[in-house]
Amino acid sequence: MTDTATGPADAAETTTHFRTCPLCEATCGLEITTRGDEVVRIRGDRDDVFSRGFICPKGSTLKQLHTDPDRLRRPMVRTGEGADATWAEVGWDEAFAEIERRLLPLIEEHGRDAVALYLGNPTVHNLGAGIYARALITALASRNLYSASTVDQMPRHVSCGAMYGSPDAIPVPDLDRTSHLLMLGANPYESNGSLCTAPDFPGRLEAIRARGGKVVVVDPRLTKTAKHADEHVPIRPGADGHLLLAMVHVLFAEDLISAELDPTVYAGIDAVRDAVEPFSPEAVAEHTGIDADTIRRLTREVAAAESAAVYGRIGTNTVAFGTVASWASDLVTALTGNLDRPGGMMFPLALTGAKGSGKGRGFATGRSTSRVKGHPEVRSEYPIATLADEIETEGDGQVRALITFAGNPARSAPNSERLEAALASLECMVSIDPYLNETTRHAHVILPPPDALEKSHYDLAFTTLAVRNVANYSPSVFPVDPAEQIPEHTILARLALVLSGMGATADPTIIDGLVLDRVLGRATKPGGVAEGKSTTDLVALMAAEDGPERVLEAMIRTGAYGDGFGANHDGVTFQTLLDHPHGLDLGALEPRLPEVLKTPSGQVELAPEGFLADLPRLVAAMAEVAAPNGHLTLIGRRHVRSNNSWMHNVEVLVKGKDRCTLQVHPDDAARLGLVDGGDAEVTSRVGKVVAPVGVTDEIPAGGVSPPRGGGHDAPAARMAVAARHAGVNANVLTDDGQLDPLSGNAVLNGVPVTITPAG
Ligand SMILES: Nc1nc2c(c(=O)[nH]1)N[C@H]1C(S)=C(S)[C@@H](COP(=O)(O)OP(=O)(O)OC[C@H]3O[C@@H](n4cnc5c(=O)[nH]c(N)nc54)[C@H](O)[C@@H]3O)O[C@H]1N2
Ligand SMILES: Nc1nc2c(c(=O)[nH]1)N[C@H]1C(S)=C(S)[C@@H](COP(=O)(O)OP(=O)(O)OC[C@H]3O[C@@H](n4cnc5c(=O)[nH]c(N)nc54)[C@H](O)[C@@H]3O)O[C@H]1N2
Ligand code: SF4
Ligand SMILES: [Mo]
Repeated sequence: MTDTATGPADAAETTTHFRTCPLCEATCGLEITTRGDEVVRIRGDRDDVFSRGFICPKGSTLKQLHTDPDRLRRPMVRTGEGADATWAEVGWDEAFAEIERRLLPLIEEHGRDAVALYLGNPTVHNLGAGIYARALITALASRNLYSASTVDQMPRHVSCGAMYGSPDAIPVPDLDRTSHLLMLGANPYESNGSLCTAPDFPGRLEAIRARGGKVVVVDPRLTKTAKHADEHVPIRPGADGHLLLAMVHVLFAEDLISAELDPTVYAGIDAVRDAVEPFSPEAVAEHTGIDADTIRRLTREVAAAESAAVYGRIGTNTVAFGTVASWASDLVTALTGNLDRPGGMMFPLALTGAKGSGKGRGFATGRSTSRVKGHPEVRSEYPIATLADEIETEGDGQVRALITFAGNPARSAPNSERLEAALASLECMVSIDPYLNETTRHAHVILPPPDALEKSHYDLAFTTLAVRNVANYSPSVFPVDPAEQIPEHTILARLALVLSGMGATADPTIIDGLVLDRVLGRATKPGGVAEGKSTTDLVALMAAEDGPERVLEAMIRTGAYGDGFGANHDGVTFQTLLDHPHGLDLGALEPRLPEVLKTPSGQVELAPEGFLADLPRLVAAMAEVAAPNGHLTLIGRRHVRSNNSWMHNVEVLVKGKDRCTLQVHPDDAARLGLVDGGDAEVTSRVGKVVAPVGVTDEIPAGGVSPPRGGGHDAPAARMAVAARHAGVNANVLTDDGQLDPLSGNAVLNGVPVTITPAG
């Protein structure tokens, strides 16, 4: 948004733009000052209705990302392999023709399943992709879909899918009103939060304590978040499911189940009582490393609090029992009466969302299984941990080609060395990515999108996970230079046209029309908000001219708060967003049960069959008290100045003290002969890394913590700064043979390793 209109000819004048930061889930408002085509300054937008000026060290680096000389501006085509690879810049028509030349014969000969698609994390921070990725998936029509969700939050989708009927009905902690927060496996002081969009998460936690509430952090490590909490409860990695089931056990044993639970809304209470029988505090104490009295006290505190939220994230999800843990955390919330009430866990209602009828078809997994290992499909995806199996294993349906969009699976997926070798063997790989990195160096064609400042923005995903109902649209700060680039949604549309056989030069606005018709078609059908009107009528009423904006406008105007294209005169339109450059505040979260449910019963399913059937696996795990014969276990960690594996080419973020250390406890260091600053070799079933040791008692004895996202020493990647701060990649050690079977999610924490001094 330009608030100081200045003549473009006057290069000395500055312009101020307001834009939501797309780098993480916190969605901070930025105030960006430009002069001509230069960024002068980026700081927090103090008037942003949600973030109020908060910003982390990454937010201002949109400037550095914009000017990064390593960022690709034109399509690249590779000839030669490995060390002999050479890259040539080509025009966009030529790039799409090359993709057509490589992919179509392969599809012709081996079928569509021979081409896999991987969508990485920035996909969900991207308006163009949020709206056009579906068109690519439809055009590809392959069963081989993969995403970063199975190294992240898939267990949460599965638990919510079963309990509430929709994998996207995810309750979030009502941070601003809660009086008690039990937080497991999350470190928002570094990560700024996830599956809980709350700019200045740390400030909101401090506010809980300031108003007399309590914050309890369950984490194997003494994290920055734990240090700022009222209480830190160290737990053995991987044991959250056991802890939470024991808490449910205590709720029944001590008669702490809320008297207000409406039996017409909640189904399966008795089945839960029976199921948690084996998980008494005494039974799980050794496995969790938390004594029975503490488990009882933690439970009583949640039950007694005026309001309480139980919130689990990465450390609760990326473990062997991730789905059960996610389910059990919502059980504690629900059974204490804290689901769907202010201060508890609540369901946001996004501007683009719609109210439901309180019933639906429900959620199922396993509608198909993966070819090699038989993993059930979850949300039409297979686990990324099994992509290497599908590429390496010959036979009908073998994956021979891959499209990656905004992903770096060569660093982010488990057993990454194996996966990377598999990528190198592909007959064709196409990557939509701004960098030539560890993954895209294996591509035959790289299609670089414009950078964040050259894109408009709207958080389709994170407005559904925010602790307030808010909405914020940002026009792009700079235009896309048509001599070099095309908009990202056009890249997706053109790729979709190639894959559907319409050709490399087909008009991408065909896809615009198809995407828009899907949304408008819902509105104009009988019972829709614009019943009786035609899609042409509605298009004539729209402010946005084309592209994702037009689809966004259609979603907003037909959504829960929308004007219904005239049906509701006070409703929100796209123009409303344009008129609110600092964001539109739609208010605090409101109770949504039972309307939000899509279960066939119309009830919250507290005891889904499949989850009960997984419990014997947890009982069996209680027998193994610690990692086998002297092994240590991996515990992941993030640093505020990093972002997964991809922002390490920004000098201001990576400079200074080496953060890429393997943290170990002093007792283990003494026992194993490891010294602070000395190198150590860590070995797991699948791989080995060497890195400097950091001795610290912030790590529990028996744990080893590598940082997230390193390993930038790959030959032929083109990220000069990252290569100088290469670090190690923890996913050389994580095991693609270990999954949470209910979600297909990888196990990234609690992986057994051995460690010895090196060199
Ligand atoms: N600075 C920065 N911010 C980021 C990212 C980043 O890479 N860097 N990545 C973004 C992404 S994609 C995501 S998904 C979010 C993730 O956001 P968070 O979920 O907050 O992720 P982490 O900071 O990794 O915190 C996970 C915590 O779980 C702990 N843990 C490990 N194993 C266990 C266990 O078994 N039980 C329990 N209770 N705890 C355990 C770890 O010690 C760690 O402190 O962060 C986002 N924000
Ligand atoms: N050991 C271990 N592994 C982990 C985790 C962990 O905690 N521990 N965390 C996991 C989590 S939570 C996640 S989300 C995954 C992430 O896994 P991925 O999404 O596969 O990896 P990222 O590092 O986020 O890589 C993002 C890629 O997108 C590109 N990119 C950036 N912006 C854009 C854009 O606007 N458009 C396009 N087209 N491309 C863009 C970057 O250049 C980079 O190549 O990693 C997981 N892996
Ligand atoms: S916390 Fe996240 S959204 Fe906010 S400035 Fe930092 S990276 Fe951007
Ligand atoms: Mo993530």
